[in-house]
Amino acid sequence: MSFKNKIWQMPLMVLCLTMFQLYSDVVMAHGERAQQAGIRMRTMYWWDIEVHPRKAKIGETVVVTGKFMPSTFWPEHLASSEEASFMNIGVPGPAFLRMHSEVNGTPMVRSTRFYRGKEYHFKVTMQARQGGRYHVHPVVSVQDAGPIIASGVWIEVEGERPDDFKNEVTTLMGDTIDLETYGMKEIIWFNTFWFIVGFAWLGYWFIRKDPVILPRYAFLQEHEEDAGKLISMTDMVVSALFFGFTMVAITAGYLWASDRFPNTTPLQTGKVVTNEIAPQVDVVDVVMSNAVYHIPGRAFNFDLTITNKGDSPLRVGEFATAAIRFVNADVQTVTPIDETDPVSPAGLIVTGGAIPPGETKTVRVSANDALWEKYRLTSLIYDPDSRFGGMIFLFDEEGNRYYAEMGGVMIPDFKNVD
Ligand SMILES: [Cu+2]
Repeated sequence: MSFKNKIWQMPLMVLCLTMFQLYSDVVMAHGERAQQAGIRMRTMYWWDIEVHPRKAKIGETVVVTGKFMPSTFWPEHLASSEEASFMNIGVPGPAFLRMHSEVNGTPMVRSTRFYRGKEYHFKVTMQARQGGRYHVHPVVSVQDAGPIIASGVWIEVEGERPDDFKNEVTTLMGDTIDLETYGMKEIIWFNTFWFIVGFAWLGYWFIRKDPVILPRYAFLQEHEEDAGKLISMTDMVVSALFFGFTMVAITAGYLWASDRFPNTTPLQTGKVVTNEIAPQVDVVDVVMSNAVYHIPGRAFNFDLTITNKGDSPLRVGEFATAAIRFVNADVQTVTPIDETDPVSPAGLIVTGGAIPPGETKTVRVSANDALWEKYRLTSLIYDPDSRFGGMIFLFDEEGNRYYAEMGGVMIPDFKNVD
C-alpha cells in the first residue's frame, strides 16, 4: 500500500492525534509514575511537603519544606542513599534559582549520606526566575540509583523575565558577579572557535574527490593490507598541521585563562555530614501482616499489630507509600494541595478502633483508591520481588502524631474483594 498522494490521510491523522490528546491524562513528564512501583514504595518516605507561596512573581522567594526518611526496606539491587545523596528540587528547565538548601539545618551545597530509618527535615529556598506553571518536586538524587522524587506541587510564576534580571554573588576575591551573564562572552567565543576548528577538520576529509565513509570502509573490508593507500602525503601534512594548531590553541587558552583568573579553586566534591535530629518519642511498635492487594476492587488490605507504649489511645490516621497518602477521614481531615496532589482524603478504612495505652491490638486496614492504578503501583504484583514499604501515621487523643515504618510481602488477589 502506497502512502503517496493520498491527501485525505492528512485530516485522518489530525483527527487521530486530536483523539489521543482528548483521551490522554495530564502530562506529568517527571517519571513520577514511570519508576518501578517497588522502588517508589521502598526508597524514600516523604511527608509534610509544603510550598510557600504557590503563586509568585519573578524575583520572589519560594520555600519548599518537608520531611523524608530512607526506607529500611531499601531494595537490595539499588544503590544506597547511604553512599552519596544530594538534596535537590526537580523542575523542568532553569525556572528557579536555588538560593539555599538545608537538611536538618546542615547546608546542602554538597552531597551527603542519608541513613535508613533516620528522619530528615529539608528546606529549600528558591527565587522565581522564569514565568510559567511548574510541577515542583523535592528530589533526593542517589548516586548510581537516580532521582527519588516526592509528590509534586504546582507553582505558578507570573510575568516575563526582565532583560536586566540579575543573579548576583560575591566571590572570595570580593568581586560581585552576575551569574546570569558571567563568562558568557568567553563561552560563546570558545565554543565558536572549536566548532570552526572541528568543522574545518571534517570539511577537509569531505571536500576531497574520492568518496568518504562507506566506500572507504568497504575498501578496508576487502583490502585491509592496503589501508595505507587511503591516506595520501597531503593528508599527512594537513593532519600534522591540525595537530600542531590544536596544541598551540590549547596552550594559548590555558595561558590566557590562568592570566585572567589567577586564583581558582576546584569544584568541591567532598561530602558533608548531615546533623541528626532527635528521634520521635518511642511510643509505638507496628508489625504488618497478611497484606493482600485485591485487583478488581483496587483495595490494599493488611493487618497491623500495634503496641501502644504511650499513655493515650492511638488511632491509625494515615498510610503513605510512594509519596501517595491514604487518609483515615475519621481521624484527620486532609485537603489536597492542588488537583494533582496524590492524596486520598477518605481512602483509608481502619477496623478495630483505637489501641488503648499499654495494649497490643491488631487492626485491619484497607487502603482503597484509584490512586493505586493511577500511580501504577499495582505493577508491583508483576515484580520478581513483590515487597513494599510504607509509613503509618498514628494519632493520640491530644492530636500528637507518631510514625511507624511497615512493610513486607504483598500477595495479589486476582479474583474477589472481601
Ligand atoms: Cu511532576
